[in-house]
Amino acid sequence: MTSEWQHYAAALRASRERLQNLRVDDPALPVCIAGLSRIESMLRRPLRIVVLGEYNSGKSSLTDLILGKGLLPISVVANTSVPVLVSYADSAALFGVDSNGIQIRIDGDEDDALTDLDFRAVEIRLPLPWLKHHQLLDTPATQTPAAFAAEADIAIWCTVATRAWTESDRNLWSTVPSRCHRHALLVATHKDSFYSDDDCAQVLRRITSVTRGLFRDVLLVSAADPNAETDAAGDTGETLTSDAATVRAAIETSAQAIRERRLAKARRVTRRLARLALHEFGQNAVRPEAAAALSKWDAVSDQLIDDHNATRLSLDHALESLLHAFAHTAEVLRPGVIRGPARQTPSSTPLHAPEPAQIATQRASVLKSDLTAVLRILATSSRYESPDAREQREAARATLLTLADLDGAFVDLGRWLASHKLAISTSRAQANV
Ligand SMILES: Nc1nc2c(ncn2[C@@H]2O[C@H](COP(=O)(O)OP(=O)(O)O)[C@@H](O)[C@H]2O)c(=O)[nH]1
Ligand SMILES: [Mg+2]
Repeated sequence: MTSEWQHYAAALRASRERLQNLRVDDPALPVCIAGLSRIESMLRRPLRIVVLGEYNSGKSSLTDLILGKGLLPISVVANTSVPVLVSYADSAALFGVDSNGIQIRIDGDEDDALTDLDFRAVEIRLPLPWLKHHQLLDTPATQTPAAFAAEADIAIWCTVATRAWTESDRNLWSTVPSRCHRHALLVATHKDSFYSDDDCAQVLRRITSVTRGLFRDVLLVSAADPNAETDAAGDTGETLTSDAATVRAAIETSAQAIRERRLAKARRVTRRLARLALHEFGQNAVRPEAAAALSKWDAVSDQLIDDHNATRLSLDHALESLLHAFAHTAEVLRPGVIRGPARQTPSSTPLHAPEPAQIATQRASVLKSDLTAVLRILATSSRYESPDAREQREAARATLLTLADLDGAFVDLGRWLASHKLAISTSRAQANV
């Protein structure tokens, strides 16, 4: 199943590749392409899950449980005093990271044994599908968990259920900034120490109540149950117990919230990036006779914004004047673009006009930037370009326009203008601008 963020990331890639393949020599494009690529990798970056807790609280066992029992090379992770990062690769590999941050492969016959060298961290790569979108960091017991939590998308605190949430658990977790709490999980291990489901339920209730507000969810699991029947590993080598499925599901709930936030951010940044690119795009290709109209618009709109900022002009008035000036300029640059052909203005069409306040929530200067981008589009379709160059330029512009998501804004704008019966006559516009 492909989720929304994956669709969006794919769309961003397609737009970026389209822009890269166009033969348009404009400095605005490389900047936009680089930005799109950054946004895409932000979206695709695997979520980092950091497993924290005191010595022997079950961190390494839980890491192994989440991955699928037995996949973690226990000889490597048992009692390591360094963090172990588990991430995806097409084939399994093991690296030590030295004090200079250099990765040294340590799983070949010829390679140095782990203990021979002083490593700062260990990295394990495994070909597990789950790891394509997640990374796990198993940490050594530390007095400064906040340093690891800072790198976490989702922090998991491990505690032994039979003596869960000790004072030292509480003290250590209190050093972790509260912004990490929102997606964090508390996992109590050693569920197999309890005899009945009732005991388990009671313990879980107690831990949940004493840690209220500190974690998104609290789970009770057997991270390493010596008495459990060991299921035969499947072809993938992945054996998920029901406890593992529970932990993965809890991770997924946090992950979804994080993905949604990332997606909203990606959309916001993309829109801004594309709008900026539209501004810069075709700076050199403005038709000579349009340049005067554009600079007039710049002066008038700057003045309106200054007046508004100096509180000489209410936001409503500033926006209304801005829209008037925009409409006039647009009509000069391409007659009919705002008014439309006469037959397209039927008074019978029911217009769902947004309240002006809705537009007013956008700050005047943001609106000005967007409007300027559109005016520049109207001003740059040069008649002197070769048909091929024009086609390429139009394709680039169309891609940027889609990314900038201006369409919605202009549908609203059109309705707003119509609802205010702003009669704009071409002759008046030309007289004024
Ligand atoms: N019975 C049982 N033993 C566990 C459980 N979780 C961890 N252990 C054992 O507790 C010891 C410490 O676990 P480990 O994962 O190495 O803790 P860490 O120091 O936090 O990484 C090991 O001997 C594990 O086998 C559990 O849920 N049930
Ligand atoms: Mg450990």
